[in-house]
Amino acid sequence: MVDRHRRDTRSGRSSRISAGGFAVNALLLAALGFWSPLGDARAVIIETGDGTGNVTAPPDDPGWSNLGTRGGTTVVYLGRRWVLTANHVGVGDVIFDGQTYSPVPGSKVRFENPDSSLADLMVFKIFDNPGLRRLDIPDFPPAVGNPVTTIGYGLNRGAPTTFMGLGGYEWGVGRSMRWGTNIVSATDLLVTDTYSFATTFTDPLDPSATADESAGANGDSGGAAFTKIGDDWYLVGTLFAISQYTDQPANTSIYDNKLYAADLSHYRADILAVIEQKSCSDGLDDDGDGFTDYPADPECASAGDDSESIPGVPALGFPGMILLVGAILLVFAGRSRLRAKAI
Ligand SMILES: [Ca+2]
Ligand SMILES: [Ca+2]
Ligand SMILES: [Ca+2]
Repeated sequence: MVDRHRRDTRSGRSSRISAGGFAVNALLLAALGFWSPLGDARAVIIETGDGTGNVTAPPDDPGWSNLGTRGGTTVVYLGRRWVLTANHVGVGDVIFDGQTYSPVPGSKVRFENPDSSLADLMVFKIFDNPGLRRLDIPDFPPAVGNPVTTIGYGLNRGAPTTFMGLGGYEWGVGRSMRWGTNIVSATDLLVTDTYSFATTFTDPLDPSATADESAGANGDSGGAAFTKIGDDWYLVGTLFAISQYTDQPANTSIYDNKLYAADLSHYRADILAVIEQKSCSDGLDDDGDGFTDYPADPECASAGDDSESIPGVPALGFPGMILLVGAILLVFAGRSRLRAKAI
């Protein structure tokens, strides 16, 4: 059935990867988040019920609270004050549980492939700690057939529609953070220079469809794909693109559309190298007091100190530093006197 339809090649491009000794052509129609002419964003579209559900944590929660918004797109809180998202989402204020967190200037790191091309994947640091748990990224890629839970923020599901005999949905109005389920349908893809895996929006009449079968839509960019390994949930993907049929109407999700997620196992080592840096040696002014790292920031006790500010004490600022330096000089002066006495 699917083979009757050509894939769109107008705005997408053919990408190829030879990993595993075979080549896959992945045709990308639109990167979520900058596809819409209005510049707005959409949510995970689910098959389930009237499509309005799944807006609170699923019963077996993979990390719902770690999902946040960035304008009309999605971000994930990784831990240690670092946020992960698609590069095209851009750096800016993010919101977790209604609280706004500002980015630390200069903290953005976009991840590279071995050939130095740049993936649609980045992290940036935020000033305050939202108190969410740290997410784990596995060091091996997902496999075809693995179940995943996807979470993203954007437009809600609209009216049912059809295209060339296939069912699906229009994208509606209003946005929600929503979760859905799916099965990994392809791995080892390279889509817009990003190592990726895909899920497929499967017709619910197909026995392989999952209970909350889902499709990606504009604005799910930066959202998360989780998978459970043993008893634990892992963050396996960052949503960033979809594929659609040639001439498929804009703002629709049709069965067999693909959703692409950056395969985080490919970027795991680089991600960890960034987020595990200590605050007093990461090259960033983590508390915005004008001083960066040890020894310039007087509240850094050493380069291995993980905070540029003293807990419970507001950032010193310049007047504070003058006072601190003064206090240190007094202590030294006192020691000098004691030492002189002993001699
Ligand atoms: Ca720093
Ligand atoms: Ca500082
Ligand atoms: Ca400081």
